[in-house]
Amino acid sequence: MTDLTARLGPLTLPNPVLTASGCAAAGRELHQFFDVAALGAVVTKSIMAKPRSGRPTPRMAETPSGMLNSIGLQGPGIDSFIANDLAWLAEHGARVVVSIAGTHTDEYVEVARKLAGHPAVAMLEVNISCPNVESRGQVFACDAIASSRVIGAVRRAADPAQPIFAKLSPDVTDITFIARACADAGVDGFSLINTLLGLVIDTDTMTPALAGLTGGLSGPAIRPVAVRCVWQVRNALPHLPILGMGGIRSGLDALEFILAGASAVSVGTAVFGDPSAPIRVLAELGAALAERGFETLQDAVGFAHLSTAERAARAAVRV
Ligand code: RRO
Repeated sequence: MTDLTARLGPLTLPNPVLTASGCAAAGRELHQFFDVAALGAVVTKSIMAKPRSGRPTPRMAETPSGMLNSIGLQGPGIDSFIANDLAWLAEHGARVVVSIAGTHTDEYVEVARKLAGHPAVAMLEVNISCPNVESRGQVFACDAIASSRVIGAVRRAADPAQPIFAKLSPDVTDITFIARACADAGVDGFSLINTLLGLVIDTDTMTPALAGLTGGLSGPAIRPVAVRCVWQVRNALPHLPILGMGGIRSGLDALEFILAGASAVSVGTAVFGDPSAPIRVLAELGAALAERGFETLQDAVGFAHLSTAERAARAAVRV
């Protein structure tokens, strides 16, 4: 049996499989299928200061090996989230990663401040990369200075006991440039990746399938892009931990992210077809690591970056 303890910088989790933000609300629906406390953590849908109804429908479209969403940050607002969703998760013993969002830096700060001191909050995922906003200027993660401003302000305002991870967009020329700006602003790690901006045209109506026109592409179609981003950020900033995500459906998919440098993974779009996917992926990942001779998950993190000599030195590992 491999020791599956996951280390995300200052945060230790009993295992490395989490939900992905936006795909499981605050975990209640998934709890019908498995105990949410059995996951490394539940990552909640991005929450803003005030309630928000999101974009008009239709908001989802199928694509080859994936889907497009255009939810537009629908949510109950931070006060209701704390009173209802966070309270429910705490009652059920789940560790919680709260994804926070804002239309400007002050809103991120307000949300982060309200979450300070809540014992169920294991970490904040600072979503600076939502593609479904009115203006691309609001996608902070497409601009290094804007990213740095938000991350620096959240780091100063948030509870020092709550690590903050920046969720980055793959829709940039060089993701390591944005990652470095976040690192300089005091981020504790990265969530990689958010969805890619896409567009589907319905050939019957001959108009865009989504009311919001563009949407975020997720699912297995984006997995190689996500693994590439994890690889690049791990290479650039090996001291900062990565939570990897993008099209994970199986333990071997998760293993790919771990070998590329992720310390833990989020399972997202897969839950729409198979609500038990996160817990199945956890079991499959454990078996895959044990089969390959890894005594600990830690030994596998970034393994694909090692030289042949370094791999051979890990005698316990069958290579
Ligand atoms: O709510 C959304 O439409 C949304 C968000 Br916040 C995000 O970060 N990524 C995405 O694909 N959709």
